[in-house]
Amino acid sequence: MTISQHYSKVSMLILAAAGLTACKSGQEQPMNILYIMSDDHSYQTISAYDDHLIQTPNIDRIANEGARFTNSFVANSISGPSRACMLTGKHSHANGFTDNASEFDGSQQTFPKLLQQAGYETAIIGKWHLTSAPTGFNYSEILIGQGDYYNAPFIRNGEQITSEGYVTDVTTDKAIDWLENKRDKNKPFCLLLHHKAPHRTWMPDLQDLELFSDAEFELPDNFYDDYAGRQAAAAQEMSIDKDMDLVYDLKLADKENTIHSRLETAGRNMNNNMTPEQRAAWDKHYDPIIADFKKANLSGKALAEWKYRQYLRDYLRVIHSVDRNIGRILQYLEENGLLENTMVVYTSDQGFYMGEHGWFDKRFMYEESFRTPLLVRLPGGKKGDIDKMVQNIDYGPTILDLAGVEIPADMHGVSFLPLLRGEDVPEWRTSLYYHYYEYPAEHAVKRHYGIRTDRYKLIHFYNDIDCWELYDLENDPKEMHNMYGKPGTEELTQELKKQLVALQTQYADTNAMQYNN
Ligand code: SGN
Ligand code: CA
Repeated sequence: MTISQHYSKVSMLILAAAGLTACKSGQEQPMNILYIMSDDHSYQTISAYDDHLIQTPNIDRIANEGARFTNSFVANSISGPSRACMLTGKHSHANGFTDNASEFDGSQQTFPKLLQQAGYETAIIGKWHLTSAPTGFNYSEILIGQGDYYNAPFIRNGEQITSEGYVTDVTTDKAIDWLENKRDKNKPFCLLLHHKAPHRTWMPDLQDLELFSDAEFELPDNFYDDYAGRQAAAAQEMSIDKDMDLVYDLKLADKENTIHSRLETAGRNMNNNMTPEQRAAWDKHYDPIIADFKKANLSGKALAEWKYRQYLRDYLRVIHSVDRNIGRILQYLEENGLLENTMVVYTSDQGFYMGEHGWFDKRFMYEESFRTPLLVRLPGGKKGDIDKMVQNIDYGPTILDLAGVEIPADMHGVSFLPLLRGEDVPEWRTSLYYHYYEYPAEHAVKRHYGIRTDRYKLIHFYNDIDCWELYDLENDPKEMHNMYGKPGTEELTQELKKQLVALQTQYADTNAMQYNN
């Protein structure tokens, strides 16, 4: 059904309830959608969630004028798979994009395609990371693979173009340009604005290099986790102490070439596409840090803690630029009369470790990476917290629901639009399913799947390992004590396994079921 057919069929009242707004002429207009997704942005570094590390006033504005989801999760905590879940409303096994080495089957059903068919003008700008060319968009301007922080090439509607500048600014410029000059203004729009930042290697904008220089961040209390009772956690390669690379991650490429590291070559090449002026400003900042680092001659815990702090400084500088650019796009919407007929979403493709368990990166079903920030400003919608468990497979159904487009029955996710409208939904889901596949691979996180309820989490690591983990999130929110197999947990374990099988059956993850044993 097209948007106009849809209008003729339903009453004004239903239109209003479907997320449509009245414009000045008195005619009903469908709600626009601005979906902003960053890459690896932890909720720990959004002050609407947690303000102990950084202030993010512009991102917070979305929360303050809208809803903050306090229990928002992904289905598979890694970029490509997360994006595929979001676009299709389906878990990874069903959309076929299980790990970053997959290629997205662009012929399948996605929510942008359905919106486009219903008369929306659709666009994707920024990181895409799904290998095949985008489908279902009137306009696409995407980074190549992970993209670059400086002077990144983009692919605009299939053609490679150059850009000059810092990627978060450039991506925002392109989004504003599309909104202003490139879209059909007679149609409602859905713009997916996908930032590359703050993905590794957390390269800040030159104007932000001096921020946080004097900050001394406190270590998370489980920074020196010994992973007792958690074999998969012990096998990982994402430790700040052991795996974070001095030259590559922490930018210690000294001119004298005396600092050596595993990723040294990549680290020494990482500024290659900077202009000489950008490079000079970069070196002006990092050279004294390198000199001090050499002088200090750190080792052991002092070195691990230096690495942690230097990592946080760069990561937070990158976030500062994301926040500034969210401010720019919100200001554009406001100044152009779009804020009151556009639903604005801010999220990340997954959560990220800021030193908890001693880690950077994501992938695990543990809280920091299973969760993802989700803030939604729906004009006329709920202001305040929504505590129901939602997952990125719900985004497609929610957006279709808002647009008044029928939600296909084969989507696994459900629309959380009623929650955004402040409605009470007593029959909301009580558990979530998760499945991560990328192993063997970088960071060595074993394959695993699991279930999370309000209070408990059961995880099964499989493939070249066969380990179950059970957590009581109320008494052990940091997941330090694996209770699986402990006396007294038999009944709970049995019940959770039963629910896990029910979810695997509901979503038809039949391949996973063979590992349940
Ligand atoms: C790159 C990073 C990894 C990261 C993956 C996945 N290495 O391979 O640290 O886990 O991306 O990230 S890097 O040397 O290229 O920086 S994802 O968010 O795109 O899935
Ligand atoms: Ca990511």
